Amino acid sequence: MSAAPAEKKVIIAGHVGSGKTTALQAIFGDDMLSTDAKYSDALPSEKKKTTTVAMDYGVVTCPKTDYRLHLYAIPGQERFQFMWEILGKNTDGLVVLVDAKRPNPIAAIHLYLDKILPFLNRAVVVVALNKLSLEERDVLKLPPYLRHGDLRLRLTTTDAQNPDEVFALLRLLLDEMTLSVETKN
Ligand SMILES: Nc1nc2c(ncn2[C@@H]2O[C@H](COP(=O)(O)OP(=O)(O)OP(=O)(O)O)[C@@H](O)[C@H]2O)c(=O)[nH]1
Ligand SMILES: [Mg+2]
Repeated sequence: MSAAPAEKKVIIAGHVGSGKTTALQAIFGDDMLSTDAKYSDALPSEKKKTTTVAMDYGVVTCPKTDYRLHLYAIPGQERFQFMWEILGKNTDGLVVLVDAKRPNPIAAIHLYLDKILPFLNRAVVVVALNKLSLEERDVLKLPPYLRHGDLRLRLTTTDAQNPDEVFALLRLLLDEMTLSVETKN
């Protein structure tokens, strides 16, 4: 009899419009819990008419791994910060999605990490730049890790619209979790 897969809780975070709900929709389709609502303020873009007000949630066995992942995408809007606090508890891994087309994305990552990390003190972190074309990703020379204060966080690119890419990102996060356990031992 094979062993039950290990369970991990993963939070998908990032600014409004960075692609958190898109990433979960890419792997779950309509088969997930979603709490998107129409904006009460001005739309951030004509294409994006809704925003997450509580969470997106789904459970999946990550392909090519033995892990069953509980994936929670949190709201980007700071007015829903109370949900970051509720959902951040006992999180194993954090994926921070970044819209690479926003002005000065690296500075924006650091500001965002300062806000979110206090709610996720144990989590292993991967930061992923989203919304780049394949050509842009080819020429981008990203270092593999980003220094944030005392932390060294895995840095990569992704396409949140592509399920294979989202799973590859989750496998990278699982690899980092394994490395962090080995480093502690
Ligand atoms: N071109 C491009 N567009 C993307 C990509 N990923 C997401 N988008 C678009 O960017 C927008 C992101 O919207 P959401 O996924 O709802 O953003 P979110 O991060 O969940 O935002 P909040 O819930 O408001 O915090 C959508 O219009 C997507 O179609 C990408 O890789 N490339
Ligand atoms: Mg969302």
